Amino acid sequence: MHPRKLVTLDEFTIQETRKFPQATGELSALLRDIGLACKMINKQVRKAGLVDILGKHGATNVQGEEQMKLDIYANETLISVLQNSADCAGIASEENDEEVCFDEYSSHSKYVVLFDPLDGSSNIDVNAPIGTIFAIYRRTTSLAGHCRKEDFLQPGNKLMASGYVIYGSSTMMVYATRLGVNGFTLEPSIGEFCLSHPNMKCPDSGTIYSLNQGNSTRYEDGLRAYLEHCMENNKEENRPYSHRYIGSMVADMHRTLIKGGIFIYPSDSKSPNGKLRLQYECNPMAFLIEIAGGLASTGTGRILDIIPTELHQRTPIYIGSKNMVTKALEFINQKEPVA
Ligand code: AHM
Ligand code: MG
Repeated sequence: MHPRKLVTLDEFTIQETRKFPQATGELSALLRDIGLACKMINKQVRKAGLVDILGKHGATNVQGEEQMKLDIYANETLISVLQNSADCAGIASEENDEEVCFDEYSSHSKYVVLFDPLDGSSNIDVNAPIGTIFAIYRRTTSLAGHCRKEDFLQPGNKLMASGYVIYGSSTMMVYATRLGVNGFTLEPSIGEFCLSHPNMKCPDSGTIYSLNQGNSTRYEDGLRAYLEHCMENNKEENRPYSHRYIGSMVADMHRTLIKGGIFIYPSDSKSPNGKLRLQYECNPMAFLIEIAGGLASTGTGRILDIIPTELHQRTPIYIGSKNMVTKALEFINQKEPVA
């Protein structure tokens, strides 16, 4: 075979499937479908600044097409691509109140997909990175019928795959299976995601902490003490750490995965369960970061072990480099000051 450097997402997922003789290739196909939907979303995201020229939400453009808000477009695109896929029995989205179980020929397939179609969408106006987050579970209900709510209420430790697409200075898909975490950069000239970050690992330690520090008067004492620790001078331990917070979980997590660090969206006196959604944001990121060697906790337990009771439930999250998350948990779970 003629040697070449580029390995596309499709080629990579097929190679991975070949490692398991019993694999049917359905998960690979599903990842490729998600990649396709995200390429369509990417195309619209790249035009975001032109919305005043091309028409606003609800307006009709010169081709007679109705313009949609990007998050609505992203949601509808993912749903329609997955509905036309032979490998997805149904979806749940942060944008929909209830799960959607497909009626058509894919209704008997064994996977369901949960997603946040466009996370961090408040960043669109300022041209900062945004992303799509996804989670893939194998159904627990009989394949003879349609999928049901319980297929979507599985703990993160049952995930088959999860990942995100970041629409940043370049567009990348990063996904995890139990085999590892791999990153693919969209090569615009051929319109394909190509393997650019094989076997990604989250460094055990880092020098960046990331949370909305503007809310700190509402945080518990232990977390405030941890923030003091991050800001303290300690040359041997590379402190003070740098504070970075984009306010787009995908972007903050992408940096955390590559450079190490800790990302926190905690509970506070106003929001006892934090802000971020377990099924669409926290579980997929927790699965990916754990496969990459990091940790993800609610503050009191592993994110991936939470048994969900409702589709849109929220959870506090401490996630990232394992040494930093462990240290943060020592602070928040101890009444006495930590050395
Ligand atoms: P969204 O799903 O409505 O976009 O909200 C989720 C976003 C995350 O991307 C980000 O980490 C967080 O909200 C930022 O929230 P805050 O502005 O409260 O710091
Ligand atoms: Mg979101």
